[in-house]
Amino acid sequence: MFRAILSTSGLYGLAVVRVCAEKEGYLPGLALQPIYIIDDIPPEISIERPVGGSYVRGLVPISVSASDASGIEVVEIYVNGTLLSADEEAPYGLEWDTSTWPDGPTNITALARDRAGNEAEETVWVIVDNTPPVVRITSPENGETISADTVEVAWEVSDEQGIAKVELSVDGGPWQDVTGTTSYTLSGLGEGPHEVVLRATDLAGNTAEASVAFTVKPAAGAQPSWAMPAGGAWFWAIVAGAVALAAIAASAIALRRLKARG
Ligand SMILES: [Ca+2]
Ligand SMILES: [Ca+2]
Repeated sequence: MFRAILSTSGLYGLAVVRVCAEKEGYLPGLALQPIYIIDDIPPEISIERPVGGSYVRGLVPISVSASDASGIEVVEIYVNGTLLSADEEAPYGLEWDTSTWPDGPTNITALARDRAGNEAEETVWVIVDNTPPVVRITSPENGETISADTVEVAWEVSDEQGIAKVELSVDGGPWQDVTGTTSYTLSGLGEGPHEVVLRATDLAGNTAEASVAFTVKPAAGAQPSWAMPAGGAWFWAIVAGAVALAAIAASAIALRRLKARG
């Protein structure tokens, strides 16, 4: 009968030592035979991705690292308490489709169990957001005609989980960062139609756009009548001049005929 009390936690190997009695023709010897392993140390576990506190949307890889001296039996991954995967071999993880989960704070728990039944777990919180921001341009009105050389564009942008960026583009030009403001004054717009597009991006990367089209037309009397900046106007001025010259020539011919008859 053999008894031993192990007072220190750790990984132990237990072996039976069989002593062969000295007999005639036999040498004394030892035979080692491991029987079982005592393991009361839980596994090491860490959620590598996603990072706690991050904003996630769409498909999100969850990856877990786990190790144990006596071996990992299983790694289970839960989202808000619902089991999503159970891997017996590395890599431990899955592609998590967040679009089927409600927006908002969500916990991911990974649990590892070693071959002796010891368990360890880790939890991270992330914010699920699959809903784009709400973007509305409040001024100018779509289709409006504006008789000023400066135009103020104003907007409202909101998102349940938070806005990361707001950008504005004029007539297809580059995006300008207007984050943190609710209006922008455009100046130097030429006469004619224009379009402004506003784009908002939330903290998870969802985007939404709103646009407004308007026309800049200087007020009557703002420019002298002879000033014709539009290229087409010069054509009609030349036509009008030619018509006037033709009329004068026709009058001269008619006058000469009258004189000839007289
Ligand atoms: Ca262990
Ligand atoms: Ca959102």
